[in-house]
Amino acid sequence: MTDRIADIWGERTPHGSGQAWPERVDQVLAEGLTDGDVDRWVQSACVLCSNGCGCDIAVKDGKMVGIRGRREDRVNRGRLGPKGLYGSWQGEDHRDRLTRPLVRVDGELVETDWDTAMGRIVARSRELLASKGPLSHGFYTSGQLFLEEYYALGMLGKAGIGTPHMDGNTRLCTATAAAALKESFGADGQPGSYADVDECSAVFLYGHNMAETQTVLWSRVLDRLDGPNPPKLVCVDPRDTEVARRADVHLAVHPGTNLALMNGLVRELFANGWIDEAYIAEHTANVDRLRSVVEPWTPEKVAETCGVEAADVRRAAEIFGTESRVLSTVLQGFYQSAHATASACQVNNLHLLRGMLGKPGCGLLQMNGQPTAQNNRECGADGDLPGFRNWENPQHVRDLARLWNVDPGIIPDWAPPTHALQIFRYVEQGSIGLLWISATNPAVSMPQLERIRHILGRDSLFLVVQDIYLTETAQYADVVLPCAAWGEKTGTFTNADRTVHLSEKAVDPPGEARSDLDVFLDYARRMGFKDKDGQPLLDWSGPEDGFEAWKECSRGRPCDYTGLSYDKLRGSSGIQWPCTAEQPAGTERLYTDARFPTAPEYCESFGHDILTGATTGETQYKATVEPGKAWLKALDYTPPHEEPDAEYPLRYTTGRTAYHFHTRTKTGRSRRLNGAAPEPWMEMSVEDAARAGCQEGDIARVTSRRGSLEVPVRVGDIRPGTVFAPFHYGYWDTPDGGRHRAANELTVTEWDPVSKQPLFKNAAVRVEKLRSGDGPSKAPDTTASRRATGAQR
Ligand SMILES: Nc1nc2c(c(=O)[nH]1)N[C@H]1C(S)=C(S)[C@@H](COP(=O)(O)OP(=O)(O)OC[C@H]3O[C@@H](n4cnc5c(=O)[nH]c(N)nc54)[C@H](O)[C@@H]3O)O[C@H]1N2
Ligand SMILES: Nc1nc2c(c(=O)[nH]1)N[C@H]1C(S)=C(S)[C@@H](COP(=O)(O)OP(=O)(O)OC[C@H]3O[C@@H](n4cnc5c(=O)[nH]c(N)nc54)[C@H](O)[C@@H]3O)O[C@H]1N2
Ligand code: SF4
Ligand SMILES: [Mo]
Repeated sequence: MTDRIADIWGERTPHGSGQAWPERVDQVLAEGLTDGDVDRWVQSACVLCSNGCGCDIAVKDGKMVGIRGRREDRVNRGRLGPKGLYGSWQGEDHRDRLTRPLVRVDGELVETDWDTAMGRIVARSRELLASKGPLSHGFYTSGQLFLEEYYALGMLGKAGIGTPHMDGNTRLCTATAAAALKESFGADGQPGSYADVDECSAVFLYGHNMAETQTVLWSRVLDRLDGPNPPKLVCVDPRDTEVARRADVHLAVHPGTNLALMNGLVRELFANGWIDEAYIAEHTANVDRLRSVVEPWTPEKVAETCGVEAADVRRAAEIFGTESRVLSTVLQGFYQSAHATASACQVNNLHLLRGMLGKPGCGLLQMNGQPTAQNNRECGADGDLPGFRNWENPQHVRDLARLWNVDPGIIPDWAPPTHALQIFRYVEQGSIGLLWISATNPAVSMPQLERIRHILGRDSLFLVVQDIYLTETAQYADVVLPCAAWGEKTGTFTNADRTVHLSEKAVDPPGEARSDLDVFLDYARRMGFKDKDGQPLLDWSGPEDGFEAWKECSRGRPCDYTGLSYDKLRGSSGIQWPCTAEQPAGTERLYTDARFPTAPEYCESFGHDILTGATTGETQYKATVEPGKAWLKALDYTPPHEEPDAEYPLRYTTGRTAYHFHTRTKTGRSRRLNGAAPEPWMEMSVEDAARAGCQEGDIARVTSRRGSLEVPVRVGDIRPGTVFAPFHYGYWDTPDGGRHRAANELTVTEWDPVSKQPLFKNAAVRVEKLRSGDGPSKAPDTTASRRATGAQR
């Protein structure tokens, strides 16, 4: 019997360097059922993180009754983690699904039919287009829909309405991954492969708590660590995560100081000659500038700025500099922290300086978080142009217009695509009158929630929310559209190592719920969006048509899907793009030939000044680029804007626990997952807790310049001076509305200048004890949040 609550990573199946990762199949079925009771198994992949584990859904009497990992899948070889096993398929716990559209009548949301709901949206849309034009429309979507759905949304926004105001919550998630890849290599796309875990001699995790956020990938790392010739492990994280506990070197930096550390690591490579001069000369540009920017960052200076030991900086650099095959993974501790793009680019630089790209074990994963974030970036519902096209390149815009058979003039390329926080700002100012939110819950996940609530509640806003539950955000809607969830619709998606999976419909959606694709196609039809010949802009009859259309859009671009089809994906073990007629089995690693997509006519971006975020522009780019070479981007470190002071003496950072996914709409409804982490908490070190007079389980108030929350204290192994809160808990189960308790009450409205990703991981706070608790907090003891050794109670 699989139990991934107590035993998150499961039994070890150790493997040595270069050996294939052994299989281990994880499965759960609804209580009382056995394999013989299952009518059929339907192929899919898990949508509860970017790992994208292949799975089969068990179906009995038209209901999902369980799940099992796919033994043959290249990603997980049969394994599933806690969320995949208990949070994905909808059991008895998910009874409150939205089943009918809702519209607001006299202030209340009341049930209605689809015609009425869509009719209201279309009427408002038409009225706004006639009176104010396309800039009156904003779309805020997700990293959790399917590829076909993003492509439909991207097309209707860009070629139907013609608004630049479209983004995804991918902006909060992996905008920096995309930005760093574009800045260094010219286009998005992860160079590495998960197989690099099996081949590497060292692993570096930068701000990535993989043990809790890609639990199955961490099992793969654990199997190497416990096998023959294990890789060295380096962890950059202010908390004592499971990753940190297994690390050879743990750099517990102060939140917000990543760039200082990275500049120091790069400097050590230069200083010790741990660089590949030939590779640098042939395949990179800008090395002299990089060398001079990092020059002041001696290990001693890094130690002082980051609050770590100089000797540890040296040891980490030596591992990177001398091991033969290093795998790096980067995630939110970098992307949502200060100098996000610049810090992530320094990881790219480490790999470039050693020529460690495109070779087995030398993986670079600017990780994704959400299961389908990659597809949104590819399909352009997120502020990119579809197919990794460059919005500053008129030829790319004309290509799209030709593909869609529309006038290029309608595609909004006259301004940078509007990023998510700017879209909300336009709503606040009143210039956006219709905001359409799909598959994201900004009333919990955006920074500075007091402000977000105010924006969502504006009278002048017509708000459409498309979800599977009546979320905190949906409570503000004028129209709520009930959607089909995973397992109730068919589509494809792509994980963090470019592996494409097909997820087939296993059961019917509840009530009148429809797939997001059907909703977007219906809106396009009702709006009468047409191409140049008067034919419908989107005439797809279903997801497979969408996939075929997308293949054409991707042709010749870095994310080329033309060698894939639904039939080929059926029964497959997952296939990595680019997949073409020449590369029919897909592509394990990018840049094996060290040729980068930086040529001006091909690149996805002309790049930015990474200090200010100003775009480089076509003219300057053409004048300086050396086509085919990667850029070594460099930026000096300056302290983050909101640093601790006398009034707010602690650094506040936020993140995740293994048992919940985001705002908990799925995991909070799973009895087992919710039982493992039922309530919010806040982690403090033994020293800081003592200073605040707090013991384990006491109720404290955490206050920033933007708000406060009252939560139980977990005295844990976090670096002194820093407090951490999980961001999962909204106010869904406290309908009195009076006691907001989300981590984002405290976070700041500020973003990285290049990627525009918000800084969820840097703020200054103070903590006061309110009252004694009646026992320990309910924070998990199986993860980074476990009680400190030696903590009271
Ligand atoms: N269980 C679970 N898994 C998930 C998700 C989930 O909600 N729950 N969500 C998925 C998604 S969308 C994403 S984006 C990923 C995110 O996956 P991760 O990035 O691994 O998760 P986080 O907990 O947000 O942040 C990682 C670590 O950053 C550290 N950190 C905070 N501030 C700093 C800093 O300034 N510098 C450094 N170096 N580290 C810092 C935190 O202590 C934390 O341990 O997880 C995915 N997987
Ligand atoms: N403080 C702080 N804030 C953060 C972060 C952090 O680390 N700290 N991390 C940020 C990151 S990385 C992310 S990714 C965001 C996540 O933030 P959100 O996107 O707001 O989180 P979710 O709870 O995943 O919201 C997804 C919504 O889509 C719905 N849904 C699920 N499947 C479907 C579907 O098929 N169709 C439709 N229509 N709806 C569906 C769910 O019910 C849910 O309401 O949060 C960000 N906010
Ligand atoms: S690691 Fe991610 S994709 Fe795999 S089972 Fe867990 S949540 Fe799902
Ligand atoms: Mo994310």
